[in-house]
Amino acid sequence: MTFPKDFVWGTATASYQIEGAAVQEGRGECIWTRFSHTPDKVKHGHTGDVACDHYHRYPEDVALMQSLGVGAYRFSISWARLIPNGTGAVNQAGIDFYSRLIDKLLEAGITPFVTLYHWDLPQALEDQGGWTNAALPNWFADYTALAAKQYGDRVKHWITLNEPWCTAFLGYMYGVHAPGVQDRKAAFRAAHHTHLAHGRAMQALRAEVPNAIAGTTLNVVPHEPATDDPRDVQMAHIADGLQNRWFLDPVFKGCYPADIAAHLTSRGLLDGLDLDAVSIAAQPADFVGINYYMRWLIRHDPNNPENYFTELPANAQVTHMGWEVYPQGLRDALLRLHRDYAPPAIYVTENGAAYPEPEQVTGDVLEDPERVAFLKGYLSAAAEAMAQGVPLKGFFVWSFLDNFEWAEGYTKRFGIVHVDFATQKRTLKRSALYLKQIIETGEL
Ligand code: IFM
Repeated sequence: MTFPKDFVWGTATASYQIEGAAVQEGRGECIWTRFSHTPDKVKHGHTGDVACDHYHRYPEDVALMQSLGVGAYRFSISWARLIPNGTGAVNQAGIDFYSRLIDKLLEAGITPFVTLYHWDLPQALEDQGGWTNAALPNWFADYTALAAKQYGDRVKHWITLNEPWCTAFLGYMYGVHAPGVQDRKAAFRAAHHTHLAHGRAMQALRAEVPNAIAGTTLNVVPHEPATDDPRDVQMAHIADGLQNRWFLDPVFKGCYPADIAAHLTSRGLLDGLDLDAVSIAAQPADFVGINYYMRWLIRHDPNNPENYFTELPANAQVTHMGWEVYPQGLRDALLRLHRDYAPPAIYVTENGAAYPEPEQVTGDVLEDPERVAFLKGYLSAAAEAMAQGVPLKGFFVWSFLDNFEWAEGYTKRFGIVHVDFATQKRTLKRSALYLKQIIETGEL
């Protein structure tokens, strides 16, 4: 399996998960600061206050990436670091931080891929309803214009949102992510505003950075019927619609999938939304990013409010998150994306795995054979999709560093670099050296 010479090999992180300095240097409070400081929301009461201290240690981190031969780095900008209250006054220290980081990356020959929103909404905006507020897309467009104006001379690759499904559903329906709201209607309202925000941000990017290479990142999760019972088959189609088509169709077709719109309308979940406004989401995009972690098997269940539940196949091999290791799912998701939506280019903007690992390590390299096997499997699946014509242009391993895994705190380690959170010592894992070898040879 040989990857083309111009294939983009990257690693990925997100601001709140690694930066620390969460309420320092002028950064405004974000919803994850508030949420993680609320008792019982995050395991062991962990917070992102310090995280990997990347805010102070970014030169060391960039040097480490360079030593691995990584060609691109996907990171996110913290909205509250640039604009502490989400709108209005700008924080110069925040502007300067990302400017220094971008310069360091460019000096190291690493292409920055910037995500504008990776879940750390300024708390001041959440206090006004957050993603459920119809003004959010405008606020996001203004913030995007500022970031684009500041960095567009050096950053060409832009991602508007990371996994808007999670923003809307984990944040506003299930309440397991910040801001912790549990309201089904609010979740669909929030999802609607993520689409409008993406569209507005694409327009702002095009206006500020005419040669921008821009798109969004969605978490695509195959939903397959657990049996051939027609009720499972039908529910799998609906579940796929709620998870995948509700996000893909607006971006590629400028409308919602009619079957799901009808399903939700009959339940009153779209009341008060101007569904036609979603057409703004279909701005011409240069690529779509997909984050791939899992597939679900669906069984219908009339007793469940969603009419279905998900299950793992018998004897499934799982990661520390309990997610099935199923590389074919990535191949199938890429083929489906290509077949049904035909984006001009696709990046896997995240794929990786958490496995139990010690908090402290000795030695120069931490052996992580399961993660090495995981990456080999998923990269093989990606290569198969490319062989079948999928325009996959790059692959970003999640994650560069062990980091704050949201409601799981620091208990789940996704990094190809181990972080000792007591000392901030970084130690390469074998998977990092495996990635280095792939980058050097193009072979798995
Ligand atoms: O850590 C997250 C990341 O922030 C978004 N995608 C999934 C990862 C693993 O849960």
